[in-house]
Amino acid sequence: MIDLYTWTTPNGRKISIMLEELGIDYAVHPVNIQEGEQNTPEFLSIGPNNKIPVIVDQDTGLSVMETGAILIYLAEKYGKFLPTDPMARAEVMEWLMWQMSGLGPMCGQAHYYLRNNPGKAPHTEDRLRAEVARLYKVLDTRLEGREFICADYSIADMACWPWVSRYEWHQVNLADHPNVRAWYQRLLQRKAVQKGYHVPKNVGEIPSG
Ligand SMILES: N[C@@H](CCC(=O)N[C@@H](CS)C(=O)NCC(=O)O)C(=O)O
Repeated sequence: MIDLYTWTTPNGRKISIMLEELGIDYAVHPVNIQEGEQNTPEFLSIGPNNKIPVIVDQDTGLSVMETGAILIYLAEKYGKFLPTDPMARAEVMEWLMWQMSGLGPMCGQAHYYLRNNPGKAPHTEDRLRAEVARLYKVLDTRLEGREFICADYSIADMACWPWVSRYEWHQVNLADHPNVRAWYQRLLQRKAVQKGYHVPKNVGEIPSG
């Protein structure tokens, strides 16, 4: 059994989508980051970086923070969504790391400036808008003629999709990125993606793309 400590954010949803895709039993523990619950001593004992999500594997007692590490841990434990062939695996890792170091942080910063603090730092807003547009172009080019980011559906897709679901927050029009839009809508059809999106609670309709 896996314990998932999470909230209704893109990083949290990466892991609830993965757990739903694995079809395993897991227990959800909401950590309301708007109320500062990520700063309690109880949470810090498993997530010392003050950020959700974190998992605890009851089978081993191991706690894991950082979504890239969590996705790899679960993929390896259950033998799914991360190929073992070195070349195919390198490709999934490449796009997972691209999400962890690029798409996630840049979109997160874009939300902070463009959506939550508009007009306070125009130069930063311009920089983030341009960088997010560049990253979407990279993803759009990658998805040309592909169903998924890599050969098969993988943890790279699960890492990117919840961030793209916030396209309105980072002021991206998916019509400008037709391959990303088609991929986004394709994954949106998956029951596990829909269920995982609504963990730890239903926040209403999922953006349709
Ligand atoms: N690199 C981390 C980022 C996690 C992260 O930024 N979590 C956000 C929610 S999406 C959070 O917990 N924020 C609370 C805070 O910053 O106080 C990961 O991939 O797990």
